[in-house]
Amino acid sequence: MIKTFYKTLLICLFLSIHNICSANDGYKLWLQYNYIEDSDIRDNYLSHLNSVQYFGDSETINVIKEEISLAMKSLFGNDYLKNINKNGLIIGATSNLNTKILKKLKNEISNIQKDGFVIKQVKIGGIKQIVITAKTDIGVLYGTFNFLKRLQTHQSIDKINVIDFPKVDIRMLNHWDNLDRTVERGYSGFSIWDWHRLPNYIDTRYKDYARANASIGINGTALTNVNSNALILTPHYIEKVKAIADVFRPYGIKVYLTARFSAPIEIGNLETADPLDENVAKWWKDKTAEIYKEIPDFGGFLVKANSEGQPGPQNYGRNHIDGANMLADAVKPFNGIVMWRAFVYSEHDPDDRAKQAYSEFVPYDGQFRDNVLIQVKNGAIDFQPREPFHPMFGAMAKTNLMMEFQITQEYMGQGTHLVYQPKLYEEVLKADTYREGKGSFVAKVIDGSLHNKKITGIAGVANIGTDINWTGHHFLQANWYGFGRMAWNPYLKSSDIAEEWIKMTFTNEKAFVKPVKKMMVSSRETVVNYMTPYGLHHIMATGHHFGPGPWVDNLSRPEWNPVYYHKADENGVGFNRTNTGSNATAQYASAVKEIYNNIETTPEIYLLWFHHIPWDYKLKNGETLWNGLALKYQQGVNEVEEMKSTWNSLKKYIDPQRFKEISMMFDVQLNDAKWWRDSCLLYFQQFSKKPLPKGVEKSKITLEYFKSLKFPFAPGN
Ligand code: BDP
Repeated sequence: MIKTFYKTLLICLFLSIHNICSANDGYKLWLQYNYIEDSDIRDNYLSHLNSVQYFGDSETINVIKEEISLAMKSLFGNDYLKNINKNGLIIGATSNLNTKILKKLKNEISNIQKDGFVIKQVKIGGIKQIVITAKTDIGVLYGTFNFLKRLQTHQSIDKINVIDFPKVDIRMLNHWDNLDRTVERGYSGFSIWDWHRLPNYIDTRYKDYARANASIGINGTALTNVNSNALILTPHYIEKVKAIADVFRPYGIKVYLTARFSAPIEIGNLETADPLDENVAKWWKDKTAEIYKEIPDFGGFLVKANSEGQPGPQNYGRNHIDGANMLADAVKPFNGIVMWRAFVYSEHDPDDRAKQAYSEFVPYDGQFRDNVLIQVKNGAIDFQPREPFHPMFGAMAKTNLMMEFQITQEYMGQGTHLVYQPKLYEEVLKADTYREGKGSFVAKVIDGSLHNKKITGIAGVANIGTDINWTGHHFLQANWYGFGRMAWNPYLKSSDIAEEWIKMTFTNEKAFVKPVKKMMVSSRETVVNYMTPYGLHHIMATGHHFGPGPWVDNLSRPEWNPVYYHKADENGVGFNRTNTGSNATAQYASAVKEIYNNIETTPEIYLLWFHHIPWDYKLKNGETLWNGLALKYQQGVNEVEEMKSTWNSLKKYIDPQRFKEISMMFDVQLNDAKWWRDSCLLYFQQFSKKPLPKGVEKSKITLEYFKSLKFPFAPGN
């Protein structure tokens, strides 16, 4: 024991680096730039990295220099970039490179699209140079981060030849951050925007946030909650927003704000916010000009209107087109955009909530201005552990439609459960809408290729807060990372993204990477298993949505009650959305509609989403629905147990701080998974009246106890 201790100590001292030995609080995210200990890999890299030459002069080139120097020092100690006459790096935009270099890259350069980049090794004057170039300095920054990722993940750079470009134009985070620094559905501390100290005090986090985002290609951020406060549009706050925008600019990140529709009344002293009122339109035009005067590259507005009590054009007898177009006209002269959310449902509409957004928006196809994007959540209800894709995707051929994913885990363990969400994003993006025949994938709607769109976008509701590691649980950094990667390229495989994230964040050690990747990739299915198997949905507790609450039936709005969604009774369980029920299936293209209307062809993962089914319905594996459900809940718990033991077996590969913190999170997750299993099964058993099948543990706690649990101070509510 003592011998091992001294041995470890000696190794740590000898290496004088800290990949494994010292505490790591996770602040550096995936930009750890761990020292490359393998001397073969290190020597090979160093043989390519004797020098670096930069071309161009801009704030972005300055941040590239900073990043390269930080990364190289950390990856190689002091052995790098020493000899200008040997193989090295050339970094700069095409407009700044000399003709000798340009000639060597002629073909590649003509293929660069948007903020894309080229990384290619060429020979110039007998010296091998790796050129990182792009049409814009921001593209060069993306190329630089891509190159550094290759070093971090120990990929070969011999004869490197890479071309890449973002497939989606607007790749942004939506912060649901309030001006008092609370975060709606935020589980990792408070808002990182320190409004009180801004504009003079610039928290170093802003810059590190920008670096992290730029490293994955995110190019926009909406700073404020969609349930918005008009004060953000007053001069006092615009000055603060400007300070943030100034930090972000060199990293290619634009700021956006949420626009409260009633702002003309609240801060403009007008009597109405009617979008067709001339004074209202003028107020927004003036306000917009005022913002652009301070922030010339301001991105535009994100709007939640006539949804969950937020004001909107319907308050004045107008519609979404009137509202969105009025704002679009205000930002148009500055090349700004309006992202108008389709997350609407009304307590006055008795129709299935899942149908309301489509019913309200699809008839407006073709009537929105070309700088309006309709922002649609991935599913028709609300960020559930699993939902079929939203029927609006592909259904508005003449409208810009962007995706909204949730990165923060409102319905998935709220910052304490390891759920690798890119797996969910991938499932949605790969779904086939059949709108233009087979192969009309959601990803093609998002990258604009299905209907030839000029402007495309994707947004993720951020999971970032003031916690030292940004996201509360270290593993949830991977959801931020993975969102950015898939926003850049919605066709990427989530498992590949997991692998690169693990290597950058922890270690390249195979014995670590393999089991951790497996655990991440299966974690999304695991949460579905212990929360909402077979298409169950929205059975979380009231308001805060933390923990199970399938029994809740007393809220004022029917669609806020979990019983509305599962409809369990003695005859069975599930929401009939087929042509014999709410007919929500009719909102899909006919090929998809037919699949979902028929219980035989409906994938079992969506069974109770589309069908109300008797408890003794036979599943494909031969089990009854009741047994199958119970077994899934148990499987979910078992899988968390496995994740926990996998993690505990990997202690030697990782620093003690992150090891311990993650290990404790698994304890939380396991407790919660059991809570879900026990309470849901006790609750549904009242209707099924059947015993638990073999292999499913019986709850030691009563349903009454579970029902009595209250969480008045759950975060994010
Ligand atoms: C729901 C959240 C609520 C958000 C709303 C939205 O519970 O806090 O304001 O979505 O997206 O999921 O507007």
